Amino acid sequence: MTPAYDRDTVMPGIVHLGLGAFHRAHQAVYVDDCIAVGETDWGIIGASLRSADTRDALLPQEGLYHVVVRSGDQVQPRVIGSVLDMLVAPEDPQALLDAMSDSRIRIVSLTITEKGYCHDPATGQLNAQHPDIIHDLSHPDRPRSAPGYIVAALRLRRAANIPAFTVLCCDNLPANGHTVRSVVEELARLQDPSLGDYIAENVAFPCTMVDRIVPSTTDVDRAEVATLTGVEDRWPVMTEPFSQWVIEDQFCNGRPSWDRHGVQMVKDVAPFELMKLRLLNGSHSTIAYLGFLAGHQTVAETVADPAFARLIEQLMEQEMRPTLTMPDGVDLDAYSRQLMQRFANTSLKHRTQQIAMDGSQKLPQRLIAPARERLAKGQSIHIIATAIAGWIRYTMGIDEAGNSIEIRDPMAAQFAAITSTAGRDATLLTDGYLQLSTVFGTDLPQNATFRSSIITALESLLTRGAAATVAAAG
Ligand code: CS2
Repeated sequence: MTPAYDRDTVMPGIVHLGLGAFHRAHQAVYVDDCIAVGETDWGIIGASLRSADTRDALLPQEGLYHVVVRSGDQVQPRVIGSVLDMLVAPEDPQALLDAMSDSRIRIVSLTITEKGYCHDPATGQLNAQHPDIIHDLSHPDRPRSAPGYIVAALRLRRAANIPAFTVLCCDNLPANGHTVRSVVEELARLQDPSLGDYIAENVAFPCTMVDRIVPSTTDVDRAEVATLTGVEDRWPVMTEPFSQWVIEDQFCNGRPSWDRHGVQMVKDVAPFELMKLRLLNGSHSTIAYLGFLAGHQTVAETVADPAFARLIEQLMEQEMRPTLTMPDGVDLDAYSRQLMQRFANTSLKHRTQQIAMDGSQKLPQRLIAPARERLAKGQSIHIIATAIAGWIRYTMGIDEAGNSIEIRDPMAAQFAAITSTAGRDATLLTDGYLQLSTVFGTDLPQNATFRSSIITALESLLTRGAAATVAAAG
């Protein structure tokens, strides 16, 4: 495996927290493009905050790996060389802090999934009761959480008089830069109010919208890459041709010339973020829960079912698009049509169960916020309510054939407790779930239309099943 440049000339400029498949098929590719044309001071040190898997797989191949773009019969492998080094935070927290406080590092970027921010998804505020935050407050120099690492590294940089880095959040959170700023500042203030002030004055947290569909790599993919390239790559990443990155151009310590490689630098990311969260991710979650319940393994398989395709088109057109106001030149109609094509990409095996995980962290921005806005205007939420009911039905942990479903969600124990008392009673279940204020806030449980829409949809899912409910809903 050889990238398009001499890696010996490349210096680190970015520490990335969360070295998963998404980062490797997205930001690392844009950085690779910059390095290839001579911007050699932006190499990436990738860190995993939990597992050693990625480091263990990629270290023997010096951090090199393939990104394989798949669509129809087309398969295009490319070697990426921008990840220079890999760290595993729990093994050696100091090594990560040393990297983050190195003056050559000017950006700390993150893809740690929604739950990594230790915040309350309904309010966006730091959850000071989160076990990792409790830990980080008592061990500020040996943190566990991503916000804890950022605060500790900024404290070290302030003490050593090294300019602050930009914190670049690349997760699907609403107003992601603002959310991370508030979480990081709040944690810093709990430790040392002056550090909070320093962060407020010196650190940039641009908002971003990131988009590329990257299913988890399987052993079948590994075998295919070996046949295709003649190289044993322990962890290639498979993705689609489409890639989009929109960033607010506010960096406190420089940035690569990403704008020369297709990244859109804008003043205000908010409309793009909402467009993507509601049209792409909102549809994805709808497909994940209802599709899985109807027996579909992948996104492409789900939208190949005409009733599902109709439901998703209607969700976008009737319930999501009217909530969006876009700058001139953005054609939501074309964007939605393109999304349907991306979902239909059969050469990507994007599993409904992969998207279904962590719904408690995803639903607030994908489905619940648009529902709240529509209800305030007296508009119908029929399809969104069906999707939310799909999430409740899925997280009950039993599929339509009576087999158990492994629920991967930080709130899984709470779902199990609700289901064990509510049984299969749609009203009791809805009322139980509506008490989850980090998901629904405190307003929606009081909203009679919201409550009754969920009860009706859930009743249908429980009695008729997902396929019939979707056929009737679209
Ligand atoms: C998906 C996203 O797993 C999920 O929740 O909706 O990972 C989605 O594929 C990406 O946001 C696409 O950019």
